[in-house]
Amino acid sequence: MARHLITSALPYINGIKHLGNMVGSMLPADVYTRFLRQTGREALYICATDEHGTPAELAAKEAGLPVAEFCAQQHEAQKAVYDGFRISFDYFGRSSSAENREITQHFARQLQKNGFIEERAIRQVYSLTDGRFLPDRYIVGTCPHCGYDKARGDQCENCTRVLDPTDLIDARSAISGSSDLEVRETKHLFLLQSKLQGEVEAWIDEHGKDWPVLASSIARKWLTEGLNDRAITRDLDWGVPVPADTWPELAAEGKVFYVWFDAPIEYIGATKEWAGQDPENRDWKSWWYEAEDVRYTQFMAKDNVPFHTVMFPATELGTREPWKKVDYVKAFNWLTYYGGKFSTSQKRGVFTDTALELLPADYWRYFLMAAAPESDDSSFTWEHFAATVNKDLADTLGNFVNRVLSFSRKRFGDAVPVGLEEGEAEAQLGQQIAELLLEYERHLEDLQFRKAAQALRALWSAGNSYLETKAPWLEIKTDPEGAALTLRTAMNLIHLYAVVSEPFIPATAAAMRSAFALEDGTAQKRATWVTQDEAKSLTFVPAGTPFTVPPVLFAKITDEDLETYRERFGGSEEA
Ligand code: B3M
Ligand code: ZN
Repeated sequence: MARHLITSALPYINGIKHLGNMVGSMLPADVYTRFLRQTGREALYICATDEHGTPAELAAKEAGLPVAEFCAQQHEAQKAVYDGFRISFDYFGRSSSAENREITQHFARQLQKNGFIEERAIRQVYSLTDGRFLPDRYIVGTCPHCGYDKARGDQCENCTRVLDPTDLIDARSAISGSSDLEVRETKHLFLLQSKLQGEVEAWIDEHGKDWPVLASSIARKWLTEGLNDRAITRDLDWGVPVPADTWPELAAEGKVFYVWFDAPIEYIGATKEWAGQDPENRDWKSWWYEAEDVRYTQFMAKDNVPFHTVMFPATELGTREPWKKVDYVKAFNWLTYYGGKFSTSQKRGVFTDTALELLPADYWRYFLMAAAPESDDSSFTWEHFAATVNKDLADTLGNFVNRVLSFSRKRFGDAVPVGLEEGEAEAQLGQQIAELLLEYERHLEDLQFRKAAQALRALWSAGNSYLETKAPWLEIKTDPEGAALTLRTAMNLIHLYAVVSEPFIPATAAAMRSAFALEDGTAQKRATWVTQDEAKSLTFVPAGTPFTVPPVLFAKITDEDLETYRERFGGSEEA
């Protein structure tokens, strides 16, 4: 059986991310990984902060801190938020680690040895006002392809085309806004991607067949335009240094690798960081090198796709070493805020740390996955968020759980009641639950998160329908043994929900699981998945099992709450 390697795009270090960032990377990766683990598959989920490059340097400067200190602080701050969201990384590393430095330098030496790196003197934009060379992304101007007027020198985020700063029309410094720019000569290393074009194409032909269209179409578009040789070094203080054993002159000048060169390599670096925590029992290399038994799935938003489907595979191929390449690229569109952009500067939208101050992680996790921008962009609105929370989480799931457990305790005490044997209604319910479960599993297996959330909601709804039909609050008057059967069956559903809802709402799932004092202590352990037989019979919580009634699982979002949120976060159509 394959081992699963999962990575989500490395969040950049320069600040806490907004919800739009979470929905296209870490959250779906976490849902998928939890599902794999629960269904007994070996899975390793690796992520890290992406710490190099100019934005980190500039943010540190703004914060008045040395860049290393700034990154250490920000790494901890981001990690705390992801812990709050219950993202269950096996390891959350740092691209500034010694491990990444070593592997990045190794990659560069290999590429050099194989003739895929060349030193070239280039003319680079120097800003007289800022007193420095300007990295590509700190030059802005109008995109020559689509006319977007805030295109960056490395990529137009509107049409996703990769650019060279000199392509820009009306170029200016993004730092000072100055157009007092001049071109100076400096030496840099170039990755000869043009030499690898054919190989990358062949690799995508073979491996990109089952990728979602969003990922494969972006990759194809990039290849059709032709792979250009790209500078992979920069004049910066902060980054992986060019190794002096191979390039003494450039090393002496203090050149470092371009952030997009070392960032994907950090997937490997972070795996080595992980292994270093427990060297007796962990082996990083078997996940990455000659790792034929590993199935590797990457999660990212669409703007990251070219780097992962073309540039990083080209880098890996060029080493002429058997590094693991991605098997499946799960790419996402944008989550917008009322149809517009989430914007830090304009204080529009919700940041992940603030989200957790407002409501527990499970509210966000469920909503974001149910509204995931999979086939198209999707829009966050407070109205949609409140409606989803209130209907699906509070009414359909939360109310079911509390109603069943409170009512049973009132009538039958603190243990699962005995009552009648299962009858026709229970057999039908079991059949329905088993089918819905199969559908839910299939969507998770296919990484279709919206559909999976729908199927999960259908599972919750099936319990409600059963309860409404049997109406134990009426049954109790004429047929208490029948009412006991209904409640016992409903409690089995609660336990089933606790297990299978875990990928989406892990904290609530744990609260639900610990309602039942099952003898084998499954409440404490990570729950193993429900089998088809268990789903059909709905008898895995035996009569007599003691239970407690958990506090209300989900509070409703009131109209007043909504008003407050809209005011605070600027929620309305973009002006
Ligand atoms: N840090 C995403 C970004 O900053 C970037 C992803 C790296 S994944 C190797 O836009
Ligand atoms: Zn463009």
